[in-house]
Amino acid sequence: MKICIVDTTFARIDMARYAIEVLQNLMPDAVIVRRTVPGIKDIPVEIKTLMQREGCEAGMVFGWVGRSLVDKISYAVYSLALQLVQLELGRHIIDVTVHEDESESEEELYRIAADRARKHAENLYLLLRRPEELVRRAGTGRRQGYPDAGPIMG
Ligand code: RDL
Ligand code: RDL
Ligand code: RDL
Repeated sequence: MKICIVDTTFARIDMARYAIEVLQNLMPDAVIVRRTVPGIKDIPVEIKTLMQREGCEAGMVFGWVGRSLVDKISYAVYSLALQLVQLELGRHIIDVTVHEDESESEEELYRIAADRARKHAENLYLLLRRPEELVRRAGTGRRQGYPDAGPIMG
């Protein structure tokens, strides 16, 4: 099985590195193909053509969104395009995004980014190989980058 990964030089943390460690542990048989583009708006076409060319079963993308309104609008455009690529290919592309305004502290941003990348790598594994485990986790308030919110009991 092949998994395609695209990330950016805009990002301030090498998030893909953490995800690849987890993917290699959980799916030692998987072949990972990685490309890097300048920024998030360059990701959709790169992941689409890469997945088609390489025959990847799923994708994982890593984006970093700056603090300004222009950056937020860039993310909205990117996110919509990424949805369209997934619908066109009929394949999952896990979107790991960190918004720089999630924290004022660089240490905390690092922690959020590494945790989110690792947990979404596990999510990709579960989507591909153990969908029944995700059903078991339904409604449990899972979060990536933060502690789980947990379920609300009726
Ligand atoms: O195609 C070249 C650029 O337009 C593209 O790389 C953009 O994604 C770059 N970019 C912005 O222009 C912007 O205003 C990015 C952001 N904000 C951002 O927050 N994060 C990015 N790129 O990865
Ligand atoms: O592809 C992996 C994630 O990007 C994807 O699962 C998102 O739907 C996760 N997500 C967010 O990134 C977010 O900022 C969710 C929310 N907010 C949300 O409010 N509810 C969700 N997911 O179910
Ligand atoms: O309520 C606090 C956070 O859950 C909320 O701010 C989320 O929107 C944070 N978040 C992102 O901003 C994002 O781009 C999350 C994800 N991606 C994500 O993939 N998983 C999350 N939060 O749990």
